[in-house]
Amino acid sequence: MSAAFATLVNTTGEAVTVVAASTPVSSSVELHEVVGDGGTTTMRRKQGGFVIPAGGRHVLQPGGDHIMLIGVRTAVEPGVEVPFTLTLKDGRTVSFIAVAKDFAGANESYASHE
Ligand SMILES: [Cu+2]
Repeated sequence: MSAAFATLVNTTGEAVTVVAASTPVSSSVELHEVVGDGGTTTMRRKQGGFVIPAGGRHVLQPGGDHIMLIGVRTAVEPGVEVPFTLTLKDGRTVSFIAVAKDFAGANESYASHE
């Protein structure tokens, strides 16, 4: 399992919603959020997707919203460029390239999924 982080920037005058993501390196990709407080956090599917306000941005980062890769098919070595495609609510797609990094992880648990 792995996760992807990015800053989503919306340069349009209307809110944009990301409803799905995909990458060739993983059989299953989900949009996740991290919930909870104190010492216990858990992650779950983000209902409604990631909303990027008009002219604004939405940050995907450890401990917050992220793109979850479940069922990574091959070892992804640091430095490898991994293509992602985001599907928007209106059906359009947006692609970007992420560079793989070693990541020890924050405090959230990546172990359990519904
Ligand atoms: Cu997750």
